[in-house]
Amino acid sequence: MVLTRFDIVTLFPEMVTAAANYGVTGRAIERGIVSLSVWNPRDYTHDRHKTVDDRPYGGGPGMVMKYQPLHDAVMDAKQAPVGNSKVVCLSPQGKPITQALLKDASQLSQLVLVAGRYEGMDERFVELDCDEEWSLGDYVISGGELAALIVIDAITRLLPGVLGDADSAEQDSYMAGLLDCPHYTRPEQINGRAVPEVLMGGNHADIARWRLKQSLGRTWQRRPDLLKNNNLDADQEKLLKEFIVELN
Ligand code: 9WO
Repeated sequence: MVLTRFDIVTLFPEMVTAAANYGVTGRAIERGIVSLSVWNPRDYTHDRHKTVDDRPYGGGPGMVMKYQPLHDAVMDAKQAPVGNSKVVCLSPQGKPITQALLKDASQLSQLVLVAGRYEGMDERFVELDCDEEWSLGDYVISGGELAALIVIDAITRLLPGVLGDADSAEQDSYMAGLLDCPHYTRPEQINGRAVPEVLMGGNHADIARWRLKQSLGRTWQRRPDLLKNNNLDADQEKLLKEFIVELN
């Protein structure tokens, strides 16, 4: 099975649909490779004021998202199940999102993403209604919508037929745990900075080796943590040594 259906539970549905309709995700939706449905907890309230939040037990600033509207929205999103589905809420308390986690998720048939606002959601919703909690990283943003959009974008790119073959192959090789190499386009000179000589010639083997060397070197300089769990082969070791020597 491969992911075909995203559902987002959010108080700002138009924020999510507007952003998702651009670029790679927009095209995938248009072509029917994936569908995106939004569910607003406010539509599941029963009081005159459409109350989705309430004061926190124990006091303190801000408001907490109530259980019932979130629960009812998720129930609706999960209706007519299409194979294996997962409910994931986005929060800084979650498991860090990695390419490997997203690749696993791309094998589901439905992913229900819950975006929080205010000070967060009633913890019993997280415990009872969510299968997992995912985090972008150790920083605070104002709500889960942008995180949900990142998850949708990153997973959609992994689905068959979304990117061209060339793009997918390139993505595979680079996501093998290295940073990308530098890119250049015209003009040839900017403020005395020339495009690297090797890129100006037509030797594709040399160009591929130069790019791999730059990827290795930049990963070593900027993200040495990535090289710790990436066993370089003899050729890659040699390229990285050359890169380091050439730094002087
Ligand atoms: C606030 C805070 C203050 C001190 C210490 C830890 C703290 N965590 C938070 C917090 O999680 N605030 C949330 C912000 C409340 C609900 C709305 N917010 C939010 C952030 N929704 N989703 C995210 C998020 C952040 C990173 N990755 C995924 C989702």
